[in-house]
Amino acid sequence: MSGLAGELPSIRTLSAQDLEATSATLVAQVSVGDYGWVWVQILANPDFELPGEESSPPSYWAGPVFLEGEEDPTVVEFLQRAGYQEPSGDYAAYLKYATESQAGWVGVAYGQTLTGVEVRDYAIPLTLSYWLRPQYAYGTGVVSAWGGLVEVELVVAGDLRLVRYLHLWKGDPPPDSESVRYVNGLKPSWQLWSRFEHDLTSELEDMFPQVEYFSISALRLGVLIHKQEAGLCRIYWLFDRVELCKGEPGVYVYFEYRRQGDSDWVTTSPIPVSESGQYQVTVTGLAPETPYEFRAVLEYSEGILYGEVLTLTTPRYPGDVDGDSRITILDVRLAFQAAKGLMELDHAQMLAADVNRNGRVDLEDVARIAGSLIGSPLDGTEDP
Ligand SMILES: [Ca+2]
Ligand SMILES: [Ca+2]
Ligand SMILES: [Ca+2]
Repeated sequence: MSGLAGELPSIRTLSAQDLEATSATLVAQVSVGDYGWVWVQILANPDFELPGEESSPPSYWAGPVFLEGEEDPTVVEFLQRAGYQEPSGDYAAYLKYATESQAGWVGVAYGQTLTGVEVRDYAIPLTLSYWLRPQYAYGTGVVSAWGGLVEVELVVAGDLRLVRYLHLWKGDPPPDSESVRYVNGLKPSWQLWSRFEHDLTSELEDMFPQVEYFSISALRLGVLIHKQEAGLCRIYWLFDRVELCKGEPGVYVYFEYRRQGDSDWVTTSPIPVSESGQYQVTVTGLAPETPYEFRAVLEYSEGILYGEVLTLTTPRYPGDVDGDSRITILDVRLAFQAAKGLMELDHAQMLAADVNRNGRVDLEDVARIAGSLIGSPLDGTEDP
């Protein structure tokens, strides 16, 4: 994980404002700390620019992982190498793979395990980018397909799924299986560097439209080949500046709310936040005279912060004095009796009857309630 040093963000849930029968404005106090407006790079040292041995793989790229039918490759090495006119810095990653295996799909990959790369919905952009270069191929006469591979491992609803960006040099990709989704990664240039960038968020949304939450558990670099027959095949690929980024503002704020007693939260759209301050969202479609709980949520590169859970209770519809969710002549009569001092209303009735919000129930309220009953104010005046 790449951790940013400095001040952490924070969030507080503030009291709801502008309570209406079916809507309320939720407010959060946000401090972005040092996390406003940054691309957050999730992979550790993806540029392969490490001090140390040119011939040793960066330690956090674990492998090899044998793909498909591979069991015992003749050569598999993942090296840090200079001298290939890398697009950035001094070093690139160099994957050497030679195999004499039988016919079928085989491959190898090196991977980096990721934690905390969570997608809670598809609003926050997640971008995967890298440089690729096919460096050397020998014996591809026994091969019907081969390509460089960038593999994303996801945990979707508890299941491991793979998304493979397969940059085929030759042939067709393996048929899709249930847990693997192949994406045409386009063909890189032979012995030249090519830059690829994937809007992972929208590609994953296409693949898993019903899923709102998943995490990325690993990212791997490798090669995949399909052999038509046994025989030696050697393929070397180069990778550089492999980046998985989440952003672009480092801080997103949204609200979660639910009817008291419900188990599932309703989530508002994340707001990208670059400066500290108050943020508010008006939620609609609430039920009148119903208690809700809500909290402010802040998501950033290092995790998710929750504000305190507060409650609100929506009032009755304006004019619905008796609280049956309809305006009828009974509401007019109750308001009239209250305005004339013939009866006292309770607090909820009082709030519903005082439609002009001047703090008391009077004949103007009665006229408006009666007006809403027949569709227009009785005295012909418009609402201020
Ligand atoms: Ca480099
Ligand atoms: Ca009513
Ligand atoms: Ca009034």
